[in-house]
Amino acid sequence: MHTQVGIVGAGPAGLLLSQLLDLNGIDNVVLERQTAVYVQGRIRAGVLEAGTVALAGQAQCDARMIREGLAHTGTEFCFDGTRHRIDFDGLTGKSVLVYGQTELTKDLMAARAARGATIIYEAEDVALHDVDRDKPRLTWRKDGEPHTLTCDFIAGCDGFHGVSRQAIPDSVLRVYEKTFPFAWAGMLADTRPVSDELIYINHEDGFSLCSMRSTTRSRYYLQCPVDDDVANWSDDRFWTELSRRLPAESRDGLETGPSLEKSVTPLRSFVAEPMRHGRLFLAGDAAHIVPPTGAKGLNLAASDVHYLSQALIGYFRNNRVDLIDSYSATCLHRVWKAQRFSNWLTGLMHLYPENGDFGRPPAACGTRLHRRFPRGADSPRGKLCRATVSNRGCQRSI
Ligand code: RFL
Repeated sequence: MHTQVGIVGAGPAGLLLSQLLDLNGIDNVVLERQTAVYVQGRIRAGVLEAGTVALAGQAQCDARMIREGLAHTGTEFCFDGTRHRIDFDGLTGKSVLVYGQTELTKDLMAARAARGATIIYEAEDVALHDVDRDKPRLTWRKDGEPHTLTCDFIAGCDGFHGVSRQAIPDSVLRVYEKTFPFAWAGMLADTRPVSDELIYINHEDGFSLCSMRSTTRSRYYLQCPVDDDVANWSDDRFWTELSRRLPAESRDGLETGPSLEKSVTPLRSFVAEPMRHGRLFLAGDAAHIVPPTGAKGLNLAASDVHYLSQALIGYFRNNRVDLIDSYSATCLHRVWKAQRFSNWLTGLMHLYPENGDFGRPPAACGTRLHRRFPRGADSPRGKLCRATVSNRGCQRSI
């Protein structure tokens, strides 16, 4: 069996690439380790940037997101209990669309099915061969039977834990990684969101995020210890802790209810370079992970797919190799910008446990120290207390 592009992974990156290539007359086959139901059920991202929505339009699967997605023209950041709105639309002329990754995945699956796509679910032991030769191969087992597919190119869209990245030799691959000393406890619930827009909250006991998937479905996150267990988060504990971290005026509006899903996700930054080796391309989480604070992960995956689809269309239609050659550098330029932004926002909003009271938000820091060491008390911390109270930005400069 032969195909022009063999795609490993049927997450958003793999499905979107498959659809864009097919619409441009490029034959492709997708191999996915899980079942379609499992892939659809994963609760992950929910904020689509304008470029991602435009790409969904090119892929002819944006009708439902335009109808049902919530356009957000700004977002709120809360420090010391005070909310500050960032007006995306006013500042950049752009807005974002709140639309769950699960819904996007369903739309992509429906679009692929409508065009008679070949997507092989429950493909076991997928392996990549000869990626630096003219005819790379994919092998896998399905229902115990071995299969082989030769390809002109392979797209590794199989996420952080996939196999594609491993096909790049250690002598070529450079990996940059950072793990954060905290995780996010997440909860999805069919309750009215506490606010019309997302609220990012910097609180003395840790970050929290009020997000949503629709006007009736909320998605909330709480910063928690890196080794926390989801079993520690009963619904009651989650709602109580969330309510404590909310700005005072929002607490009364918090609608609670049974959770649909809960998870604990460690935060990580990761980049693998290069994103192309021979006839293998990496796209999406297979090549990079960002902490979710900046809502960039899915949008970066879509951006990779845009550049990769353009490179492959250029090659098959016009024998162009320039876009293939520049794919890795073009993607990485954007990836590193998103990494820096996501790291900066994560640092701004979270409490770093190893920083102790030095790292607490200014007001909280002042209040806490003041409580323990009244202002002017004869102790080094008393002096710190004075400094903290008189200079609300001082925890960075002390
Ligand atoms: P995916 O979605 O991980 O899909 C990869 C697919 O490859 C399959 N696969 C294999 N198939 C065949 N053979 C193998 N050996 C395979 N190994 C893996 C997997 O089963 C899967 O179907 O990667 P993709 O397509 O690159 O998409 C990236 C996005 O999913 C990801 O960036 C975001 O979800 C990240 N992310 C978030 N991003 C945001 O922009 N905003 C968010 O709020 C947000 N929340 C999240 C997230 C990621 C999370 N993860 C990874 C745990 C919340 C969570 C919990």
